[in-house]
Amino acid sequence: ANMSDQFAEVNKHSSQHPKPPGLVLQYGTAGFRTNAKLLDHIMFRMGLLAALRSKKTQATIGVMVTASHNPEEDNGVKLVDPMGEMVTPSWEGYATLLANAENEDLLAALKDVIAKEEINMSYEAKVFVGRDTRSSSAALSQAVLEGVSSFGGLSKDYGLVTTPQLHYMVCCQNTQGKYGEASVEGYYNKLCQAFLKLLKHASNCTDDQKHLSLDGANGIGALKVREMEHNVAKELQISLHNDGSTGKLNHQCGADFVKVQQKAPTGCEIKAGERCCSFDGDADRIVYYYSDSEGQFHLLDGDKIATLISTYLKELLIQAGLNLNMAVVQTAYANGSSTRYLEETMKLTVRCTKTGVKHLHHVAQEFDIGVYFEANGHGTVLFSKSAEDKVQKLFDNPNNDDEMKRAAHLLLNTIHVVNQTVGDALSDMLLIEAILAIKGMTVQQWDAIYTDLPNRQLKVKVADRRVIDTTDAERRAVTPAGFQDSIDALVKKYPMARSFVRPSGTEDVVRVYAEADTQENADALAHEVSLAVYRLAGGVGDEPKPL
Ligand code: G16
Repeated sequence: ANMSDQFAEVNKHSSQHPKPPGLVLQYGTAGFRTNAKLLDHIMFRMGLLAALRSKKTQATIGVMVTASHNPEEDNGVKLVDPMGEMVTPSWEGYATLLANAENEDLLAALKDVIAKEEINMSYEAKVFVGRDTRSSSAALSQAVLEGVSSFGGLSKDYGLVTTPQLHYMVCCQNTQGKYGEASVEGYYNKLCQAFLKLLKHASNCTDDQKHLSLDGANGIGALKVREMEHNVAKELQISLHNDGSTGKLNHQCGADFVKVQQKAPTGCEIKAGERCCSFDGDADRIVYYYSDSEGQFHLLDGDKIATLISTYLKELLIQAGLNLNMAVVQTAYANGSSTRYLEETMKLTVRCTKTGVKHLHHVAQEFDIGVYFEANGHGTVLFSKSAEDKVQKLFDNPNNDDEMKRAAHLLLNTIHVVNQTVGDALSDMLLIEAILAIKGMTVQQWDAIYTDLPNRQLKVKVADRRVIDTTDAERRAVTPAGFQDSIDALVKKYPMARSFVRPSGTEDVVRVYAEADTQENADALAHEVSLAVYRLAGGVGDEPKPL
């Protein structure tokens, strides 16, 4: 269709997806996210934007309908760029622009993007669409599809998939299958085969070692575990809880709940010492935990996962005789003990970025091997092209001794088990399970690598969270004036303390993080900083109470 026909179509359909006048939404940490009732026009418009991005890049683009860790009544949308990564920041600006254009200004806003990006409108857009299990997701993903087709684009609806599965499909499609086959089956085959090959290096696994208790957050991850588990059942026996059959999505369960509350999810009977993990609502995050014989809860979060993976990789690189530079990328939420351990004991490069996997991903790409994890369990490992080539070359070399052969085989299959496009709970789980089995390591031994500093995360409601602006990878607040000085003064009161405050990009709250020498002190500091937020940044509702 020519350009004026395309615009006529857009006009016709956009009237069926009207924007509530005056509503303003921002593209946040991971796309738009708010109550599902407010999102129909956003979805339609993100379908339009994805079509434009596809025309611009002449590649397939992904759109995932999900609000991940948010409550069931919310929804959201994430855009996926050609290599499977989050959409590039300059286009987030266009997303916000389109989202907030009043109905009569939409065409002009679209034309603006087309002109600025010099988009060739005759290219036929291709968009992959996926959705999570929320009750609102089916209708909202229809709105995305309508947006794509209004611009004459082709779309493929993958239906119910995890967010990282959709990222994977986009990458497979745009690498002409080099990264894998762009189907859910292809995804399971690639990951599970690599997992089983890794497990060949694990000797004498006990039944305990093979058993994992999994909390599916009553979301899409649970469905996908069910689909996948038969492929690996010989080596991994999963007891699935919170599979969505009765409980509510993310309610008192899931990775975010477990991480923030530092307690086991409801809906799981946990035996002492048993290895457990939780996915979040779209299965891009995972955290592990166990409860000891005294009933004490132990969390193994993204920092512990990054430590386990980077330790394992470093050992393999030494055995393989490969000189590759490796770094771990974290955010301000990383426990101070983890950073110290990685830098001082492991002698690894550690970098800190703003919250949001897009930021971590970008920094991880600067290294041969970039292990990135947010403390909340969102992360993966990136291998540069040259790192992959070196591993492959070593693997193909017939003159290796046995230790090198083993290391090369492990490295190669580690690369294959990892979803390098984005954090992926299923893939991370397989990698972690493989590492523990290969090392013959229990969850308790893993936990003992270093001891977390006691910490606390709180949320504070304010009238407008944008009054808080941060710098230095969100570790310091620059506004409101004098606010950081108050935090500094509070932090000084406690030994080994650290605290920071930042506006959430996925929920309408300000997040507070504090750590200190004891749990009492971490709790007290978090409370005092919350009060400072409430008083200096326009708190609403009741004043925060002590824990
Ligand atoms: C998203 C992002 C994560 C981020 C989290 C919380 O996760 O992908 O990188 O850590 O939101 O962000 P914020 O603190 O800004 O609310 P998910 O799993 O909810 O998509």
